[in-house]
Amino acid sequence: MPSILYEVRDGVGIITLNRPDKLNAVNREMALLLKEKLNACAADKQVRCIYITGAGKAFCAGQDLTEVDPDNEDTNLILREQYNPLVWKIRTIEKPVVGAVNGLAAGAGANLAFCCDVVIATESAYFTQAFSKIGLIPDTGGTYILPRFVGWQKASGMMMLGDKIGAIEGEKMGMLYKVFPDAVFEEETFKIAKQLANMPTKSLAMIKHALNFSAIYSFKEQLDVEDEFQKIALHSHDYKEGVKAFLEKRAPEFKGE
Ligand code: T3D
Repeated sequence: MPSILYEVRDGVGIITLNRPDKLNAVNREMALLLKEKLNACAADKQVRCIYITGAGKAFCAGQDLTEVDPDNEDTNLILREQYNPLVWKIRTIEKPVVGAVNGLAAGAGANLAFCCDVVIATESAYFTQAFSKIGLIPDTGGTYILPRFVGWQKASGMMMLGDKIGAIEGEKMGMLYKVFPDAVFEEETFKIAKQLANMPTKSLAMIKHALNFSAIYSFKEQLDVEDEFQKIALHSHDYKEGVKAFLEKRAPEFKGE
């Protein structure tokens, strides 16, 4: 079986991490395939939302520790070749990405989820910054993103202690957008992905970029970003359609253009 499954349904590119017996730990093959599928989603006009989930009981247990070689001088290669390009792609791809966390998410697996635009977890899922337990530091964007979600103190505690944080607590802390009961998780999460796929894709992409900039820019610079992006949005088909549909009291038909 391939370590990544991929299909397109209802405008959603569904990417499933597929090494369930290893809790979907990421080996090199999986990382490269994931990158390939994200590129396929970016290139396919039919795909207007990306949905990343895991097969079996886990979302992802992070780096496959059977593939690391602590004696290798250039161990950073894994970060440079695998995780950094992956999370950069997820943060910059011009389509919304749903992280559908169907079970535990550990190490780089947790931070991969946090890089998604909308992170939804099943009630029984948990998250752990497992890195410190094996003498590493959190990577895959975690030290940037997590303190912005939950505040410095919570992030610092989670990163140093490596505790397991359940999905319900995670939602309260601001780590997640929503949590659904296990029985309806897939159905409800996919509903949100389909909703995103039918929305004005261009404006969603610019919301994403504007949020990316907001972490580094001053308020004044951010006003300029909003001004620039709004100019583009104002000229889109979907804006015209959105206003027209509102005035005609009907549902809009967005094309993502
Ligand atoms: O060089 C670099 O740049 C390194 C980059 C690192 C990025 C990272 O992600 S570092 C963090 C790596 N991940 C971890 O440290 C988590 C390791 N896993 C665990 O601590 C536990 O598995 C969990 C707490 C996540 C779950 O525990 P449990 O009891 O539910 O499951 P288990 O029995 O430990 O695991 C089930 C199987 O999955 C087992 O295989 P087996 O014995 O049945 O054949 C286990 O070895 C395997 N597995 C789980 N995680 C990994 C893994 N195999 C390889 N790599 C893993 N990360």
